[in-house]
Amino acid sequence: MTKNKDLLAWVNEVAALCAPDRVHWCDGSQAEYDRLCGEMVKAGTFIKLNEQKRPNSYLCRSNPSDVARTEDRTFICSQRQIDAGPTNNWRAPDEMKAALTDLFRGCMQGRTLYVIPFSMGPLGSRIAHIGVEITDSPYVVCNMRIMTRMGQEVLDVLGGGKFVRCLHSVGAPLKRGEKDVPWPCNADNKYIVHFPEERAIWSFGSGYGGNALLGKKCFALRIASVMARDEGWLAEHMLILGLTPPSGPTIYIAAAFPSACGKTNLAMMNPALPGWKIRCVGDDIAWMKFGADGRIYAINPEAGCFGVAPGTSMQSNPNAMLTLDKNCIFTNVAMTPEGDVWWEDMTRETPATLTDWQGGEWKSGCGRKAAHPNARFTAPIAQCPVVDPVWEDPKGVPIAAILFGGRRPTTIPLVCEAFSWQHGTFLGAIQSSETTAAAAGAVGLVRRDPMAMLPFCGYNMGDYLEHWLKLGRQADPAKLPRIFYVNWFRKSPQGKWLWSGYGENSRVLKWIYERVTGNGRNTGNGQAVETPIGLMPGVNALDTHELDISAQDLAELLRVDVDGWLKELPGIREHFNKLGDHLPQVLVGELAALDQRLLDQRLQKAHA
Ligand code: SAT
Ligand code: MN
Repeated sequence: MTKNKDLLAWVNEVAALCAPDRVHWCDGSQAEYDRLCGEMVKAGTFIKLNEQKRPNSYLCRSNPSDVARTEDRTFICSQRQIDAGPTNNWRAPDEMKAALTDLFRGCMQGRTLYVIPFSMGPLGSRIAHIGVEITDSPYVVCNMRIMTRMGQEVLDVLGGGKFVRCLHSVGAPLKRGEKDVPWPCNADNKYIVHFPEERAIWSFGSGYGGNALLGKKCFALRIASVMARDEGWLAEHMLILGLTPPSGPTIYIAAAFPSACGKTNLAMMNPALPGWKIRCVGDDIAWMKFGADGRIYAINPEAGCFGVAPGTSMQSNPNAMLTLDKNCIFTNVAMTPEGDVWWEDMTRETPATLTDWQGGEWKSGCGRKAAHPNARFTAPIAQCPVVDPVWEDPKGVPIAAILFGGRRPTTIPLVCEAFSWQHGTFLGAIQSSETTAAAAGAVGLVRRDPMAMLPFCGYNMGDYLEHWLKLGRQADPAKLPRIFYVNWFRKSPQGKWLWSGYGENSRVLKWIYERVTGNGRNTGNGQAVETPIGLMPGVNALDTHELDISAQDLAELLRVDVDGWLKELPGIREHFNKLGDHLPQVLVGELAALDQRLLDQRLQKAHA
């Protein structure tokens, strides 16, 4: 229990407003987890999977209206609209609170109010922060136990200290005697609301993923990005991996890709290059602070993976598959007749019959997907066979390189390195990707997603980019991570993948390793040539030993597509215009310089 006066008062206040039948303080124990899972099995929310095949694991099917983050229902309610900026939905905080207070009134009737104390980051790390989530969803409690450090020990560390208030309800009160549904939610009233100045989150109506597990996107990105702005650090949508060559020291890399663009696959990759090793520190979020030595240190604030299931297989990501062996929660995947899970591309052969993600009969070849495209697994990172031994080190790991990237079938080359931190910030600012099923809405449209933070930045995007520039100006340039832009997703005009990706991406990481650890810029290994868009691997600088690729495809992947880039520029200008007058002028200058370099190159080619 706790003596924290603010926490006790807040729980009482919320209980008075939401009128739950009971209040339960989560201790975070295995017994508590097992009891809640058992209750959810009885209620029809969870199906226990075959104990022989997947011990201590459960399948959950959400309401079909509640399957992904809802960006149009996500709000940043800063005092001033300009502080939410042009990329966020905004309402005046008082107005929003009044509307939400009406919704929250009595919303937990017939349910239990759970108090979940949680730490984002190893308990007691100077980079970590504590939150408390109040929820009426036992599904959220069990997922939070995997995704965060949760329970009594957090209250012990918190003492009388400050915490981020995270209030969540599925928004489905039960009348006396009314029978519950397996996945309660409120299809008509969904609100994912952040009050950045107060460091508070109010989420109503959805039980799914980032909408409901408030430690993740809401706290660790939207609220934390504001804390980071105010305190001089970075809260980023990045995986963290350790990269070790056959002989030589490990370096740590952080990489920002939008949701469902392969962060988990990269973070747990088995390198195709013999002797190279990758170790996973985190697969979604990085909190980074400057150390006393002037370098940037990162921790993974999470303790679990909430990963996209479809496409995950022993071929694409064996280490993720092995992480999923036991103690997991699967949401919206299909079920086999043996009581195990299945999703598209999980196995070479598709089972003849399945139960689909909505609980219906499914036959191979029926034309419907068996699992929802945004079906997810919740798994303890500690179970990952390649988890880095230092993944819980409270000091964090020193970051040597930062990668930006996304899904772009054309134009963007396999890899290029920024000329400087400022230029790297520019590359992050113009980052783009095709949309995926991770958010409600159309899939496959190219959108600009600066640093993969478009849906997750808790303040004005222009100010966010200025924050990046400012940290760079204040730091010793020699100690800053080098910045790279990668694209694993190039396709031929016929729609064939040009790059096989997955383990082969280690070839790109090797070049990055050599760039970062090499002495001279353009000598020996990790050789680079200057191009209009950045530094790119010189001839033979990329290790293609035993790589099955045609010379033509490789050349295409490493070519600066001057015309393609020139065609990108109007879209980038439009994107910059949308960011408004808080967009740093330095970045406008970078865009003009890029334009000029591309034009010069075209002219040179024309003369040649
Ligand atoms: O936000 S979620 O945690 O639901 C998943 C994602 O979009 O990365
Ligand atoms: Mn993510």
